[in-house]
Amino acid sequence: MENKQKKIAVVNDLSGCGRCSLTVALPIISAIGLQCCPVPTAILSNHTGYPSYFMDDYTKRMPQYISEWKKLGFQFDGILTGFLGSEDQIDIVEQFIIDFKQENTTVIIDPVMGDHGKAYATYTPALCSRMKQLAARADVLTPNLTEACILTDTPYQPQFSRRDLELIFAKLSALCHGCIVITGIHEGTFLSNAVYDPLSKSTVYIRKKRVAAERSGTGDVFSSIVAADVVQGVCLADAVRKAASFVRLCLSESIQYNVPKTEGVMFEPLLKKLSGNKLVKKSLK
Ligand code: PXL
Repeated sequence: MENKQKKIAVVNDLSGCGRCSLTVALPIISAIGLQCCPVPTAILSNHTGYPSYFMDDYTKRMPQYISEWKKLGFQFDGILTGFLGSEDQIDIVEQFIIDFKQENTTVIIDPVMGDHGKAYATYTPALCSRMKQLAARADVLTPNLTEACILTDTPYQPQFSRRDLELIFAKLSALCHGCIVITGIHEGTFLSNAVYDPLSKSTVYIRKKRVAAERSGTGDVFSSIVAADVVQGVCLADAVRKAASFVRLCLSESIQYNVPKTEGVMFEPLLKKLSGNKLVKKSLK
């Protein structure tokens, strides 16, 4: 029987503790039924939201790692990028996309840079500025509100009106011609994700009642589900609905079990809710 299982290359860091990036993408994409192939950008003892961390930047080793993949002729249905460890990685990841993107490969760029109005500890202004270059390569770009502000040089506010958000989308669509999803938009007691379609130039807002203050790693849970579903052929708005519902469920579970905020969301007992995807099963046949 021919192997039709879809494969996603995930360019992201490996953080030992704190549930983010690859420790989230690997189980989530696998649970949905796709193969997840990591390209590590850095190895960290734990994510940068803890009072201290050890980080080993992988920039120098990435070209050799990737050239083996090229030599062996590996191919991917999706490429998902996340946390980058250095400015030079922008060029490496761009070249990776040029080398591995085929006609049917979907490129999902999560421009990981910060949250709650602030850039993460390792994200210099120069690295943030170069992220705009990478954003141009996305078929689907998934910034949170902070990252959308950084990419468009918009001063951050915790709440924006929909009219202001449309201006941000207009600026983002000048950087990236793909679909754009802005996550984590506060609208009163709701949390919205807005999906912009460049073809119809229209935006769909997906609102859910906010359950709790955000936690680290939720963006990685979200982008992993969106990437896996879109690569599998689910329409983007439905993928975003599913990702938002799952993140919300994980947040409730984490609160119920008093998981410390730095440890991200307790998604493991809920993974089974992601498997059994009919579309994946059908496509394997
Ligand atoms: O979840 C985003 C993320 C990814 N990788 C590392 C991080 C963070 C957020 O803090 O520190 C290393």
